[in-house]
Amino acid sequence: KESLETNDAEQADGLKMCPKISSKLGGPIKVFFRYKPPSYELVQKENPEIQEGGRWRPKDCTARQKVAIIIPYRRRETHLKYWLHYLHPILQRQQLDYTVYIINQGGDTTFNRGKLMNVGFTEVQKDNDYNCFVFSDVDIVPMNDRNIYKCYNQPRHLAASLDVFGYKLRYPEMFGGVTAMSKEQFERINGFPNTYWGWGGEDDDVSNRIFLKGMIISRPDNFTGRCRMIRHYSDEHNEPNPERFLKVNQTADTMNYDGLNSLKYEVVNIKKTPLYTNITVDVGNSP
Ligand code: UD2
Ligand code: MN
Repeated sequence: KESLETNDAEQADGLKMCPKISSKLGGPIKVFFRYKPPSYELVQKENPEIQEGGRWRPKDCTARQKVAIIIPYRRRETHLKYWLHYLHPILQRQQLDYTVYIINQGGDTTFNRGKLMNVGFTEVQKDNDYNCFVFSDVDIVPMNDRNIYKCYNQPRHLAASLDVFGYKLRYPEMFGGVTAMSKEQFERINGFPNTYWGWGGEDDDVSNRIFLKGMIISRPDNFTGRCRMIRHYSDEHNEPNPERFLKVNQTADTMNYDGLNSLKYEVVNIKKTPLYTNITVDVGNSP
């Protein structure tokens, strides 16, 4: 059994480990998406402790995990503003050592969410020694700060109870929206598939990978796991992928050669902004 967290011993810098459960949590949160999102300036003012690049860590204790938050992205600025406005305060109350990374797909080729996740996982480790990776859609916000954005002994489905699905799981294997995996868990499944171009299927492929490797999906309870998703139209260059039904039936085979071990991309640019680190990447195009 793997252990994700270091022990309670006093750290070299004299700081104690943060408590197992943060005392700053308040439970349910009101989440509204108004007509106009909060500006970056306002979010900065509301969160004065965030460091350049979107990093924060507790001052008075050592966080138990180092978390990279990886957001697949292209042209969703309104959603990003809401996400930053809601998540930065929550993540601080959760006493995580975290950094927010936007993995921005450059160009106009077909969107590839899975590949962006793999790029994120690979690139952020050049920045810091993370042991936990949270993969989040830009349009989902948790409604309870006890839904901790950290890693667990099994891959975690954090967006377990979504408003748009009537706060129910649509099917037991669901693994979309927001998930968390340790470095070991993610490497064990060879990451996301790189070959799902356009909308759909890549989340179910990852779910298959988890079960095929003998792991299970862990979730918060139905109340703690409540999340709100911003309603939106479908994006250009992210049409539903007609191959997805066929592909998710082949995961047992494809997972061995489609994933972290076959990942190819080019970083276009990396920029630290006050609230997040932006990594723009060229992921290529569908064959
Ligand atoms: C569902 C899943 C999502 C993913 C997707 C299929 C849930 C709750 N969500 O979301 O995890 O599996 O289906 O691919 O199960 N994005 C951009 N720009 C684009 C297109 C996508 O930034 O042009 C990003 C953004 O972070 C977005 C995410 O990709 O939230 C997923 O795309 P979506 O919101 O269009 O898909 P949705 O809501 O059907
Ligand atoms: Mn969405």
